[in-house]
Amino acid sequence: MPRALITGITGQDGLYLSELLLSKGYEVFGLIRGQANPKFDLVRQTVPGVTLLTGDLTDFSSLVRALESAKPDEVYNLGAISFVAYSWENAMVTTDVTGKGVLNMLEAVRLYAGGDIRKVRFYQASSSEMFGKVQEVPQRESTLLWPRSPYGVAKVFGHYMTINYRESYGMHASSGILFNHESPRRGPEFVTRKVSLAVARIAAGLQDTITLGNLDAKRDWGFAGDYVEGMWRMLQQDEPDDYVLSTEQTHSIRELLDVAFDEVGISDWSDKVGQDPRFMRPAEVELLIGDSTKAHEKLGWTPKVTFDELVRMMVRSDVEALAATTGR
Ligand code: G4F
Repeated sequence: MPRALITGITGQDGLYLSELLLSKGYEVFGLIRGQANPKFDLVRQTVPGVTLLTGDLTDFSSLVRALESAKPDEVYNLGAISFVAYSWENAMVTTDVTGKGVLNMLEAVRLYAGGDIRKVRFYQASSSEMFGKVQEVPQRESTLLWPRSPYGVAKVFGHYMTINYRESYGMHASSGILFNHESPRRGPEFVTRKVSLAVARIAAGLQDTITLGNLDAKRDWGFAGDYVEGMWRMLQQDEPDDYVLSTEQTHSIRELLDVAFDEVGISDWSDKVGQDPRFMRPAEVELLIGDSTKAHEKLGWTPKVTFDELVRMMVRSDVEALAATTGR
């Protein structure tokens, strides 16, 4: 039975990846942070087959202990402070967790593997935020990185450190450059879920409007459940490498609003959406669209859920959850 250790187990990707690996017969361990973390129960209920280990990406010794307990064949490093807007206000802790945390995990894996460096395969969750002020359209593995936020800079550090461990020590370390991926499990601070939750409440008559930031930014949005399949495929390759996972389509926040409101029968949302500078970023990533040719050709990976299906799935899920709790 193969064994996997996942950091960032409480996030949407950690949960979908756990389900995928459990369905493939893996023994799955998840690293969870902090004392009495309120997300313990969420993970236990959603993926009861996962064994939880406590640890923190900023605490090297806790990572070594987790590796010694889990004895993994594969490590998926999904843990990060992942909310871009937060990273300007908390640049140092973002750097410690999202950047240096990757180095801690790589080094812990290197020491744990000892003389058998290929004993453990390593996946790093890199991000399309690394492309930032994009230098090429669409963005691919070879596109020059130009991050626009402390989060993006920290992800670039983790990305290059992963490549460096591969090249320096021969580690089976792969980096997945994932474009935005969403689901009904997405945190409410991200724009897709913020919209789906608000649209459900507006349709139920529980609120009148939603306040957002920049409506013109464009993102390449896919379904998180499709993307975890790509992560797993990367670690099944004989040789480690870097791969872009994306849908190769881009849509603005306005288009997101079009589909989300349409799902509840509202065709004109102009009086329901406000804008506030509070939600604007000091430096915006204006356009992301990925080229996943390499992942199609080498991994045989293609996303299944379209943008339209994704947004409708998220709105429907929030409408149903609201109806179950409020009866509206
Ligand atoms: O949903 P977002 O906060 O996601 P963002 O910044 O693109 O980052 C996400 O995807 C990355 C992959 O490229 C991940 F690495 C990262 O961890 C995270 O998962 O914002 C999307 C866009 C931005 O352009 C933002 O300015 O939506 C715009 N936006 C407009 N109004 C808003 C809002 N974003 C948020 N969160 N809230 C708003 O009110």
